[in-house]
Amino acid sequence: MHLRHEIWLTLEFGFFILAMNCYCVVFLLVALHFAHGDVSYTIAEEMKSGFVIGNIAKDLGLGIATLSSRKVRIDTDRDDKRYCDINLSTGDLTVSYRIDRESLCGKKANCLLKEELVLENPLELHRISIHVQDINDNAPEFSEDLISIEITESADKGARFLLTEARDADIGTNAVQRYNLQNNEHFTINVNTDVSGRKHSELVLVKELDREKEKELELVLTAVDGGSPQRSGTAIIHITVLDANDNAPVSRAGSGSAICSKTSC
Ligand SMILES: *[C@@H]1O[C@H](CO)[C@@H](O)[C@H](O)[C@H]1NC(C)=O
Ligand SMILES: [Ca+2]
Ligand SMILES: [Ca+2]
Ligand SMILES: [Ca+2]
Ligand SMILES: [Ca+2]
Repeated sequence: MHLRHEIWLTLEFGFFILAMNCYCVVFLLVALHFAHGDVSYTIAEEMKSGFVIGNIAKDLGLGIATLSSRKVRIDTDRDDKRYCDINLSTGDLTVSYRIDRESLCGKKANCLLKEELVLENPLELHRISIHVQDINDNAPEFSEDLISIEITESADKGARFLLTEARDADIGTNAVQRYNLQNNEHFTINVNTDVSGRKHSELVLVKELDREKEKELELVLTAVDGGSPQRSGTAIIHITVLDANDNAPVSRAGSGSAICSKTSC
């Protein structure tokens, strides 16, 4: 009856009615999916298995009995790991697999884990968004324990030497915040932050080197993050002082060696 009525109307308003019907079907499907709301939680990464994220039954207004009778389950976007589970006797959403922010999101500032709660009879879906916060569980690390640099003794005060940066898998203040250099008379450290927020450190010569006094130097470089507790990593800077011809030969009487000034030899 309804269909016939529509066909009749289509003679005059065909395209209009068809369009309206399409909108209605789409609207109903959308309403079915999201009618009961989505939930969002924020937790720190690396919580123990069994940790209660929140009471999802309460947050969605579902009775405990409903959970079992409607075969509630958590579905995940990723088919490999189930990061959370629902306790049928309490309605608690709990951690069931290690949530490691670094492996999930790398250097992304926002780390979102998307899950879905599914109920049957009738089918009902709720989106669960879990915002994973970073904790300071990684120390800064240099790619090499020993940084070798050759510097000529004729290098001027103020000369700069770029150092390899330390990496820290955490983000924000939990990543590398500064570098410290072992106290010494020849060098200080200078740290520049580029537009992307990465910190580059360089050695700055503050007192000239003299190979005749010191052929090599070893200094401890420490990278420190801003987490709590704070973590750090170290590398040794090994500096080889290269010779410059800065000493006039001393002529000994009768040796026969040529006497010349160092710049003209
Ligand atoms: C569900 O929670 C109750 C109460 O906290 C607990 O005794 C029970 O072991 C939990 N069940 C599962 C499967 O974790
Ligand atoms: Ca981690
Ligand atoms: Ca971390
Ligand atoms: Ca860190
Ligand atoms: Ca020399």
